[in-house]
Amino acid sequence: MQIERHRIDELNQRYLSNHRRRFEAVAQDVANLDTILQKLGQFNIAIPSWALGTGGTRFGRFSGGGEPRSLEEKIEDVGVIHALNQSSNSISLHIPWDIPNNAASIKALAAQNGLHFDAVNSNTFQDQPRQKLSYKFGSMHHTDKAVRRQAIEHNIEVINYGIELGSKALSVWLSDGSNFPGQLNFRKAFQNTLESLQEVYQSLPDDWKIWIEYKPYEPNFYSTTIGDWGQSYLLASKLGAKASTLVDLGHHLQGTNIEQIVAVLLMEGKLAGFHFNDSKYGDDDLTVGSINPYQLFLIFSELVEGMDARGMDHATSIGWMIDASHNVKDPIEDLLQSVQAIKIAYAQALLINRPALVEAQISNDVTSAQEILQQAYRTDVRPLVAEASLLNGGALNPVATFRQLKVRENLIKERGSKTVATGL
Ligand SMILES: [Mn+2]
Repeated sequence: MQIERHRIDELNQRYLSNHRRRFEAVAQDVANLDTILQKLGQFNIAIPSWALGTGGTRFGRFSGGGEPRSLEEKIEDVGVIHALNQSSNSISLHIPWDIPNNAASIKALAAQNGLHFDAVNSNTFQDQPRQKLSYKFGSMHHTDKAVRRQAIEHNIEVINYGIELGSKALSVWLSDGSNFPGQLNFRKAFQNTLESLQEVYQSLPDDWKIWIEYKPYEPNFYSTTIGDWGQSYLLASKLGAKASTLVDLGHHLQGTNIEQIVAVLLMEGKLAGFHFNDSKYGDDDLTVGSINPYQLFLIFSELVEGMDARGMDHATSIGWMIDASHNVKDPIEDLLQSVQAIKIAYAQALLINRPALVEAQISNDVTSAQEILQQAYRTDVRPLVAEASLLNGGALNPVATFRQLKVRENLIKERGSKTVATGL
């Protein structure tokens, strides 16, 4: 289903006077208000094709009903999200879960919904039906050259799908690793991975990038061949200028200072972008900002400072994407919440008094440095985010509008209550 603009406008009327009052209260203290609204208005976060259905765990999966049954329906769902928040203008496809059989019509449908295609994602962490060789013991790091060859060819196939759709990046996450000490020669596993990636790299079009994601553990519990940002960075450096490191927030051990990793990668021009989610214990894939919004803010603080230092366009120079798989909430509501959380953290980071922070850092005024950061973090920027959405024709309150328009009820009517989307 497509949401008509006038229905969003009508519902916005209900919130408008409250919004004006709250917006004016915060806006009067914001020096560069127009710039901030403009930046918020330009900021978009890609939606992954595998997040539109209810996620499962290894114990079970509880479908919510009305889930998209095809790639076309997934695109329509992202269209709904984008119509509501005006901040999700692209979709990131996972191959082979979402193979575009007719690229031209898929592209046309996306365009009708105001969408384009973000990075394409390969999958060598599962065996597919009719696949010749198994990835049980890994893919690009495998001891058997034939398995490595199969993984390389799959990634090249994914690039080719992406070219048809107008994507500009291949995102690679390898589950390759080992479960027990002695199972693997780390050095050979790394070398095999590098050589495999080099072959994939050679198939990248000139204007494409390859993003290398890392993760410390799971599904392997002793070692992961691309286990941290150092290993990813090393591969990206050896591969060349088109390769960089992708940061998935959930792919860190507890307590890791992610914002520091982000600052250094950005400084080196090797930050590919993000997979946003939140976590309490591990790779929990929880809604962005639901557990540790302060960490998200600190990451955006480094991003804004580091991107400005390099003269980078905040909206387009790196990849912004959600990677979450929730199993109790309505997936569309969850994604709307995630995008809002990201925009809130970004808006707070834009509010930081940079000259004052630099001054505090130079003079080692630790107390002031903390005060300056927290002054921005503790500002309720939701009216700024809402105003930016309003200016773009989006909803003042996306989740409430989604419910008032009875989108899920309509999707269940249209698609049935027992649908299950492809994905994890
Ligand atoms: Mn990820």
